[in-house]
Amino acid sequence: MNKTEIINKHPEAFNLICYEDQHKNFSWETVKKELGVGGNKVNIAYEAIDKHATTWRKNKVALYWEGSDGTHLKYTFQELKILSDKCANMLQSLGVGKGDRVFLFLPRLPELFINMIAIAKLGAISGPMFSAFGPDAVRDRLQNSEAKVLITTPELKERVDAVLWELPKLERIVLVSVKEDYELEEGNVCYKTLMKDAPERFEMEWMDMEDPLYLLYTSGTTGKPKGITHVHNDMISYYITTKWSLDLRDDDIYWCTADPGWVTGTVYGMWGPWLNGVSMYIYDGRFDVNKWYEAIQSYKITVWYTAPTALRMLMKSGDYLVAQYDLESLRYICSVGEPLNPEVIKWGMNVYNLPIHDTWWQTETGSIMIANYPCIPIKPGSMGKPFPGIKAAIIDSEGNELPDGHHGILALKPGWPSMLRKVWGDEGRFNEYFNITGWYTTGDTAYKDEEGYFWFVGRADDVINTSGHRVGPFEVESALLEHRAVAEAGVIGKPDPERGEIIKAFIALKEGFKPSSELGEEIKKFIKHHLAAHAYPREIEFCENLPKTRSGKIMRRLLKAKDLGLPTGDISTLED
Ligand code: 6R9
Repeated sequence: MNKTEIINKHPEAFNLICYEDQHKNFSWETVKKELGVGGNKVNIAYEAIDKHATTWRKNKVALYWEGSDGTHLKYTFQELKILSDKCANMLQSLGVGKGDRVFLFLPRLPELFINMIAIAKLGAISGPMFSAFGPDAVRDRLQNSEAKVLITTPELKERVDAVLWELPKLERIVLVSVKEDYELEEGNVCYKTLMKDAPERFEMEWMDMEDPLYLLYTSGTTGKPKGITHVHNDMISYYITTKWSLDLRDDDIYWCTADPGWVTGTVYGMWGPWLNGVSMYIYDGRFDVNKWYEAIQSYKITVWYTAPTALRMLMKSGDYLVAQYDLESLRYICSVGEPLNPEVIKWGMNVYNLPIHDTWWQTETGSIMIANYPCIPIKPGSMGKPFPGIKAAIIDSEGNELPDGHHGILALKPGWPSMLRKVWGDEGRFNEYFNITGWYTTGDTAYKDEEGYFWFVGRADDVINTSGHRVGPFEVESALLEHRAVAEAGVIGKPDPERGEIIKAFIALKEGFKPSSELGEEIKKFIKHHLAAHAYPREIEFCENLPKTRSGKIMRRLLKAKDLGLPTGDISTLED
């Protein structure tokens, strides 16, 4: 049989044998047609949910949900359609309309997903946030976006009560709780009560492709987190990258372990699989080796998208554990967020009998840009090859493409459907991505080999990647300065075998404070509570003062070089 005959007989094999074909005949227009969004007006919620409720997928399970207390729930596409219609009516009755920002500070409850769909149906803009955030992180996001409504739980609300007075634009708080009979403060409403009375029929808002869909805040080297803005048009990229890079098919049970507070959880833990009509599983609990394997075993997970830190933790827990579970259902494993170590791939081959497919992308790119496809041989340690329609290159600071093997800036040719549309309220920071004429610059450095595979080298800036979380040193430094004992702080990422990097803080204390391990612990706790549980410095070093440039900038590069025992390089700007 030749290629065409095989594909005619086994359409699912297309993805396995056809990297070249995928590229040769690729156009975003064709993808648009395949998805069926020919006309002008669209809504991602229709394509991902309502559309399936009109087909044979109506009674197919869209979401299998498991809570940390052992509760199991499931929702069909039809049920999600009805619930999100009701929810949209409910939010509309609270005054939410097209373009309004509605932020979500929730665990991975089914209500998180239902609300996100409903917000899209209203033409409003959602802002999912990690439930590990502290009050400062929540305040910064709601302030910058001028959010009108916050959806949270009574428990999480308590954590942010202290900053609510700083949010004059916030009109309503919707509380999601199993209980109904708790006391509500002024401006707060109960999700459960309102949903009971909400009408079932909702006429969704038809949107322009370029209308905003969600905001995700992400870190840069300086300043507060940036509100990366994505639009409905993103769905073109979500649909096809999920299908081809994650190799999702109709009979899959798919598990993306990421939280929607991280772009991976929004794009591939919700929209991408549902645009493809695929059943997905969500576990709303903390990482736990046994629990994770149990989930794969009992839900017969076939495709699994996770992160290197989790894989390294599974690897550390010992192979004998893997042997206690039946993981035969697994067919395809992918990873994202940090460099995937070759030894993890080797280990995966051993224990799961499957390769782990690395994928590279960013909050800003909106979807997978470089991947180890089903149809290309994996080179352990490489991120893979660019997705069809994506032109990736290694360039110098003038925008010239560098020859194979040369380290340089990883850049992309702008214009793919899911590229960020703006940085909310900050045109200047949006333009920084396009400083080199003709390119979108990623902030990563990399090289390309002669076979077209891309290899990650590092970040070109000071952004820290700890367990796959992007943390800006400036955010942590700012939070540290709010502690009563801290005079100055410099924060770096320190290499760590398990977490990729850990956050290390160098701290100069105010007059009257003395370094001690108790004070160190107090400061760690302070950051955990104020900023986020994943963004606290695991290591603190007290020092007399910090190296600064003459213009007063803390020289993190120097702190890092000293910490790692590396040469300090050019220190001409160091203040003496
Ligand atoms: C999806 C996501 C983006 C940054 C990116 C890079 C790092 C992501 C990677 C990777 C090495 C991979 N990163 N995938 N590094 N290999 N496969 O992670 O988005 O949180 O915005 O982070 O993460 O440094 O620039 P985001």
